[in-house]
Amino acid sequence: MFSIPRLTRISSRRIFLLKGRVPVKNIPSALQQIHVPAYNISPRTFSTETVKKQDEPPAGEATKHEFQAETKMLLDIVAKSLYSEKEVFIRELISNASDALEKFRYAHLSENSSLEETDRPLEIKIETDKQGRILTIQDSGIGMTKDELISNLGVIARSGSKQFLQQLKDKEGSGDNNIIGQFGVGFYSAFMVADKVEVYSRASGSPGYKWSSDGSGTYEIQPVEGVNLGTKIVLYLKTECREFSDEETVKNVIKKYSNFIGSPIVLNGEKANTVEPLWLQNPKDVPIEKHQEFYRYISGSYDLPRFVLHYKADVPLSIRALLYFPEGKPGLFEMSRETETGLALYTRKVLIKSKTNNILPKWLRFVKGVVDSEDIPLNLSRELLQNSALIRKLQTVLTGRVIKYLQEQQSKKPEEYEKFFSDYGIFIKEGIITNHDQLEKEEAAKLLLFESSQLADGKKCSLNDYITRTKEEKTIFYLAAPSRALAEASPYYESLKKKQQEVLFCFEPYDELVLMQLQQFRGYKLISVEKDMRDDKEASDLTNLGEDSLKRSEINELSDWIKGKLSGKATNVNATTRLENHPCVVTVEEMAAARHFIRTQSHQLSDDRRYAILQPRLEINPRHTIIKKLYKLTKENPKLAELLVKQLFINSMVGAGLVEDPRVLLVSMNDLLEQVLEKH
Ligand code: FE6
Repeated sequence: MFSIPRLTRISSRRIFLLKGRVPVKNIPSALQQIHVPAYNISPRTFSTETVKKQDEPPAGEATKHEFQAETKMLLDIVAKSLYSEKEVFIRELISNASDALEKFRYAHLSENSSLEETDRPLEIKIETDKQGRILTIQDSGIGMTKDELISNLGVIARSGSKQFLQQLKDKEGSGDNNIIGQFGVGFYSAFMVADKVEVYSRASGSPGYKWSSDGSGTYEIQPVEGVNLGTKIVLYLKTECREFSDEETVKNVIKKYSNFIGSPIVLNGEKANTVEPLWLQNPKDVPIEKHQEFYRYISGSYDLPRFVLHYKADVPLSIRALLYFPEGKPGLFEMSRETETGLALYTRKVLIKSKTNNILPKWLRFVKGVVDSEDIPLNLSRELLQNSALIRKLQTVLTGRVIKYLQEQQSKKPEEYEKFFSDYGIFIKEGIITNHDQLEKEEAAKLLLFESSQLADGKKCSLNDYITRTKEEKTIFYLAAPSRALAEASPYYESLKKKQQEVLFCFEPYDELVLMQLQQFRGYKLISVEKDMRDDKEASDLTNLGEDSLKRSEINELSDWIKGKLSGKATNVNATTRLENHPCVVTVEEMAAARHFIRTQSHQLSDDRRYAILQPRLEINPRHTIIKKLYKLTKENPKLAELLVKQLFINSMVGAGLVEDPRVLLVSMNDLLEQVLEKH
């Protein structure tokens, strides 16, 4: 048998299985990965040396290879039909180059590196040759060995190409064209614009190779001399794509897609991108436009940040963080708890992980941005990143700062904050429910907003505001209702209203569950008015009922009679002095949990079972005309009295919000009407 406490537990754990209550915007951008640049740590700026052009002499025989069938298929898709705009091949190749530089930096800083690698500029050099119709993209990154040249190409072909092709199919026409980047096959896009591609690459401690192909089915690999560390890609452009050997065109494309790439991009000897880590600059020196640009870049969207938290701390950890709160409402993607986009984690400008999921708690997954901490060792392994005291500390500090920041916004910009809360409040509620630390819960609870009986319709206040208005009792009352009008007319609220007791109104889906689960706030008990009524011992005291009421003995008699007629439905019947204009109400142990249970899990259950779980108690008003007449009727017309009491009970269940479908009223209602009309 279920008991109510168990029900409460089930409910609170399941709360966030329900999704989509928040308005949902289009989400193509959400599927795009967040890609945050790392910044060049090399003290040198960029070299003026030009890209070598095919003066790498052969150092051995060329060997011919065939593309695997799937590789070929994928190459054709990417080259012929995936992108509507050809210019994106530049973004893809730059992104590969940037990743290669990133990998190099990482290896360079975390291991002892050989002399050969030190002190060379880490950059991406791009050269255009309009006459020759050639575009060259060179990076001084980690480079590829012969094996890697072969296997990197085929990676997709071997691991899950079927899924990949299927995903491509599914995405067709969805406007999302960033899948390629995620799978690291951006290189294929070179064949959109080139009829021949040469790749010169050398990894540290390994000879250099030239790879070449026309993309039609075979490629050649040859050992060559004089290859720089890193990778150079030479594109022999198709005639119709000659625009990409024009400096101005290429420059614009770089600005458009790759402006924040973390290494210098040098186009024909001139720097073409911005390489300043925004988060390391003095917050005062960063104009909002820079934030907007950077935010768009990291979020892969055309959204704007509504709040910007540029945070700098040295104690207890060294932290530089740039955190953005989106202007746009959350999409389904953010709503999902499976989401894999978080903050990018850096240490001293070197990227450790672009999409972390544990630098902020899960409920803050809508926050985007960058965290840079000098205290994180570079060689932080994946396991350590998942589970280290350092990361936990970082999370605690950042979470505390984010909450404090939002509290500040609440007092400084109440209107903007209210808008934020209406868009993202659901995440805050999730944060409270999923946190097990009472103090942290209460910190987040300061961010909640509610309507209140003391405020005008539509105005909202915080729990702190409520407390400032409270006089004696250390209690915060709340009442869940579908609307203000229904809240105001609620039978449960009647007597508190008369006493002018302030009550917070919960209109949003999870409000009452959050307050129920929170239990306390700054030493104030959170009590729903329904629970208050159920537990009100004073109201059950029937010594001073007055003239206008059933007498005590009559009440006892009637209660017993009702109990009999409602057996299997109401567990108990109780007289209360807290009702005024209503004949009766139903109370259960935890109304919020019960309503959640009814909404989410009760559909398969029989009526009997449902009542057995809910254990409703009928509270009757001995001063109400209907109750007084009911008493008389039990003597004069017991049959009609029984129909009446059953109707009163089901009505009360509806009033309590414990009936999903109001049609259940009709059967008993018609029985009753029939009986009433019998003599006419
Ligand atoms: C993609 C060419 C095979 C590195 N640097 C750069 N590109 C890279 C890698 N790729 N993979 C690794 C790729 C090509 C061939 C794969 Br052939 F660009 N710039 Cl380390």
